Parts: sequence; C-alpha cells; structure tokens
Amino acid sequence: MLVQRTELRNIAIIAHVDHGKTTLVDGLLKQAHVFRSNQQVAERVLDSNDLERERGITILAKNTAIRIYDAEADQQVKINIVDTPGHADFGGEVERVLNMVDGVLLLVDAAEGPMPQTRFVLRKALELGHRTIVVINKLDRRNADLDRVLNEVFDLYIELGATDAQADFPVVYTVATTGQAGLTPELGPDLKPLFDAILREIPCPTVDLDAPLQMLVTALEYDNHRGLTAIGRVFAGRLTAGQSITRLTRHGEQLPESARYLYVHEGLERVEVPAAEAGDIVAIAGLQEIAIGETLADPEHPVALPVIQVGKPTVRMSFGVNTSPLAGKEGLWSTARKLRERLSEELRHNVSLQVEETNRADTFIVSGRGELQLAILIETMRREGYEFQVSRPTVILQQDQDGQTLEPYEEVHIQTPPDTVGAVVEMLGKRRGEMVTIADASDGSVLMTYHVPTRGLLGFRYQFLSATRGMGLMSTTFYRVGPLAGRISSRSRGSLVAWEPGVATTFGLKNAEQRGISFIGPGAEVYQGMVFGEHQRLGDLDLNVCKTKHLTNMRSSIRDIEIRLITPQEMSLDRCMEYLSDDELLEVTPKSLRIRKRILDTHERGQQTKRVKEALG
Ligand SMILES: Nc1nc2c(ncn2[C@@H]2O[C@H](COP(=O)(O)OP(=O)(O)OP(=O)(O)O)[C@@H](O)[C@H]2O)c(=O)[nH]1
Ligand SMILES: [Mg+2]
Repeated sequence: MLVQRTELRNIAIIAHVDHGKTTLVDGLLKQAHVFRSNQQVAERVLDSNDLERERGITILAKNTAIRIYDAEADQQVKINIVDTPGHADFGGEVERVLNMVDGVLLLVDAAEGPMPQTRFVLRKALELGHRTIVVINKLDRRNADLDRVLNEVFDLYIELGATDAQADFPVVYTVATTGQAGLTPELGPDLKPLFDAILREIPCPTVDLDAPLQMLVTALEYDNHRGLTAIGRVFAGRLTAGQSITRLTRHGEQLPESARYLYVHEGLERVEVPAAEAGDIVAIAGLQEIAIGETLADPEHPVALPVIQVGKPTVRMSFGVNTSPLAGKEGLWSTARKLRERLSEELRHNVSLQVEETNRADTFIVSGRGELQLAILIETMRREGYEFQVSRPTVILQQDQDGQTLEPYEEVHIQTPPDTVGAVVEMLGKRRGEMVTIADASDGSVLMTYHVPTRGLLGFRYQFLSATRGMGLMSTTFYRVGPLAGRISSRSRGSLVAWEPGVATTFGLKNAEQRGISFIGPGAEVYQGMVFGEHQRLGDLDLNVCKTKHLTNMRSSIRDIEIRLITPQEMSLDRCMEYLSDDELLEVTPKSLRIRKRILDTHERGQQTKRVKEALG
C-alpha cells in the first residue's frame, strides 16, 4: 500500500555555476538552527574539500538535512537537501543525484538569467518529472533585471518541453548572502517564504513500505575506517542495520552484502540509525564492493531499479608512468600498478569518467566531461602523492551509421566589454565557432552565444582571458555531436626546450629572454628535452639555459652589474594543460609540474620533426 511521508521532503539545488547554491544552503542550515548559537561557521560550509575552497566552486554534490516545523500540518518535517556543482564538467554528478529527490530548487542569478548549465540541469530535472521551484537569487545585484530574467526562465521551460504543470512553477526571490526571501521582490527578513514553498510545492515521497527493499546507489565514499559507503535513496520497503541485502550489479549478477552500518543525514553530520524506510536518503557503510547505479535489494525478492544513465565523456587524455629523468624523486606512488589501482578506484564513484587500457602497460586513457574535470582528478592525485605524466587533452570523435566522423560541440556564452568583441569574434572564427546570437547587455557589455567544436575550445580559456584583459566571462556546456568541422590550427608558437641537463642559470635565462617567455627561474633543475618556456615564433627552439658566463681575466665594465631577469610566467595546472601540444607531455608530481617533449633527445626529435614535415609534403 502506498503511503505519503508528509514528514519528509527530498530536494536538490541546481543552477549554473556561481548562481549561489552553496550560499543558499548556508542560509537554510543557519535558519533551521543546525549550528549552535556560538558556533563559528565557514562561508559556503558545504564546499568543504581543499580544491573546492581554493577554486571557489563546488565539485562534489553533498547531502545535508534540516528539520523545520510545518505549522499547517502541525508536525516537524525533515528536508534532505542535495547541493550540486554548477560547472558543466560536473554535470554527470548532477544527473545522478537528481535520482534521489522529488523536486528541485532551480536557482537563477537575477542579473545573468538562465545560462547554459541552467538549461542542462533543468532539462534533466524535467525529464525525471520533478516539481521545480524557481529561485531568483542575487536580487541585490545592481543590474538585476527581474522581468527579463523571469521571462527567459519561462521561455526555457517551454523550449525544454515542460508539461503545463511543470511550467506553472512557483517563484521565490532571494538574497542568499543575507538569507532573505520573498514571494515578490519585496523580501522579508528571513528565508521563511522559501521554507514554506518547499513544504507546500515539493511533493513528499509516496512509497510502499511493505514492498521488498530497493535502494539505488547514487554516490560512493571510501574511508580507511569503515571501508566503502554507499549513499542513495531507499525506493521501497524497509532497511534495518545489520540485515542481509543483495547487491544487483549492472550486469545482472546477485551478490550477498550486509548493511552493517546505517546512517541518515542530520545537518552536516551523519548519524547512525537502527532502521530506515522508503523515501529516506541513507548511507550504508562497511560494504565489500559496490558501484554507482547498482541496486541494493531484499535477498528474497531482488529486483533492480532502472540503471542510471549519464552523458558520455567528450574529452580524453593519457595518464602514464612518469618517464622523465627526474622521475621517482618527488612522488610516493609512481608505478603502473599504483596508477592503475588509483584510476580504477576513481571510476567507482565518478561515473562520468572512463578509463581504458592501451597497448602499453604503463599508459591509460582517461576520458571525462571536460578539461576541468580531468584537471581536478590530476590535482587530487598529485596531492595524494602520485607522480605521473599526462598528454594534451583531445576530444572524443564518434562515427555515425554511415561512417561519417562526428565531434562534440559546445554552446558558449560570452559576456565581454565592447572594445574586445572584435578580438573574441576573430578568435572564435578561427576555431570554427558559429555565432548564434549577439546582443547588448544592460550594463554596457556585449553578450554573445556561439556553437563551437569542443576541439576549438581546448586551450582557449587563457587566450580568451588575455584578449579580454580578464574582464570577459565565458561559460560552456555540451551542445551536441555534429559533423566534423574543418581543420583547427593549434598553437601558433613553439616551445623553448632545454638542450642539456643541469641547473638553469641567470646567464642562460637572460639569453633565452630574447627568444620568448620563460616558465622557470634560475636554480631550477632541467633536463634535455624539457620545455622551459614559450618560443615567440612557430616551431621549437633548443637552448642551453645552464650556460655560465666564460670567466676571463679581463675586468669588464658590466661584469659586476647584476643581471635582472623578467619574472618567469607562472604555469598553473590548468594553464599547463592548455599549453601542451601533441608532441609534449606534462610531468605531474606532488611538488612540480614540468612540460617536456615526448621525445627528449634533441637529435632524435629533430629527425622526427623532419620526417613529419616530409610526410605532410
Ligand atoms: N550579491 C550577491 N552575491 C551572492 C548571492 N548569493 C551568492 N552570492 C555570491 O556568489 C558567489 C558564488 O556563490 P556560491 O554559493 O559558491 O555559488 P554556487 O552556485 O554554489 O557555485 P557552484 O557550486 O560552483 O556552481 C559567491 O561569491 C557568493 O558570495 C546573493 O544573493 N547576492
Ligand atoms: Mg556551490
């Protein structure tokens, strides 16, 4: 028999990047009195891992829960809240957590309006039939334009094929930073209107408690203490701590497991409970083996829930054992076996990633949703002590039925000052981008929408930022797979390559300065074939940066003048990944990032370049 669990709501907060999801969760937690009155709470408390705090973005979806009093029903209601990442590269994360909830808050920035990722996440929520509440946030922004934004949101629902009921969405206005909400732009003192909207508009779970147990695993965690933890929603039946369960794999196997430790979410914590029932979002720890998308079921009646589908990866790069002359000095883990183990571990909880073996035992191909997703994996692994080398990211091509080659395209939204439009249009034109719209924004900047092959966007961000003097805003989201666009020429400049191993000297670097921009300073260790800078022309240039000045007996008038060097260009991980060309690799260790030629030997590399040139005629 179906029952309505009126004392429970399960919601996810979804939006484009930076529209204020995590900040709004802060407000909901605070006003539901999750913290002690004297407790110091960090801003965006859910962005709890180091990389999230450093980059100021949410990377992993996270569960929390609050309890509020529902005056109308005269009862306490528990609201499970899932905060999701807004960056397009983590769209896979959003897609699967949407399976846990019955409704969503769709946040939209009051000035920016719906952006590409708003469309992506809303489409997924509507496909699952979820009820949505539109939350127009950042009302305090100077260029907020509520009428326009609301119209655009409505158009988006229609365009995405929302049902009449879905398109009849409630709207709440908020300023997440101050924790205020209102049903009109006149905001009240707190978020009460939003709490009320959640209680009234988001349906409570309607479930069968007497049916056989079914739980869908939508997220995984691992810790040394409790082993594997599976997080997901119980869709049917009841679950008791310690009970036997059956794990149903994607391939239909049935394997015995036990629900040793059972938890539910309360505030930012997880608390151990003796039992849970359909509708609850739970965590089961102490499992032997489990993967995302699998069902945990009643051993007597094991029935699998529909498998979670997430979009395919668009970008790939190789991860291999570090083969540079400096290998093995800075990392804890550097063997092929360790690398393979670590990558398979990642696959367990990162469903939008794929890892393939190659014909070389020391190299793997890792595919993901974009450069950022791969960069986060690289950064996480290096912090764990891994040392390895990666190739330039490339896009994943596909074939249609007729054998025609297809490639992924992105929809790109750009906001930039008027005097930089020319440069941006030219850059995107060269990258086979097609302009879809162009319009003036209310703040005097120019808004443009483009469809660009993903291939053309690899390595574009840094150039875009320099061309717009850091004032341009760009966001991208997967658009479609389409026919292969024509040739897109890659980097227009070559690399400065170290000619011999040693330690870079001021003298050597001073000489190199006339030829390009250096990435290293004096004292840096280099090896033959290591890239230490960017050549100002096409083609690579091998230089000796370890050269010391010849000592002579003659006193030279300049001898004692200190040589001043231009500060080397800082190369962050993202910048290195954008910089890499096909014949280069990035050496990643816990301490350093070094770019190198694939072929280190100067002579051999010269021969290779010659052969390639001849082959191309
Ligand atoms: N002015 C103003 N700024 C806000 C408001 N809400 C959030 N912000 C700011 O917007 C920025 C992004 O906020 P987040 O909460 O990290 O946004 P998010 O949607 O969680 O971002 P991702 O998780 O990375 O997609 C932060 O600098 C917030 O302080 C608001 O109501 N008004
Ligand atoms: Mg966030």
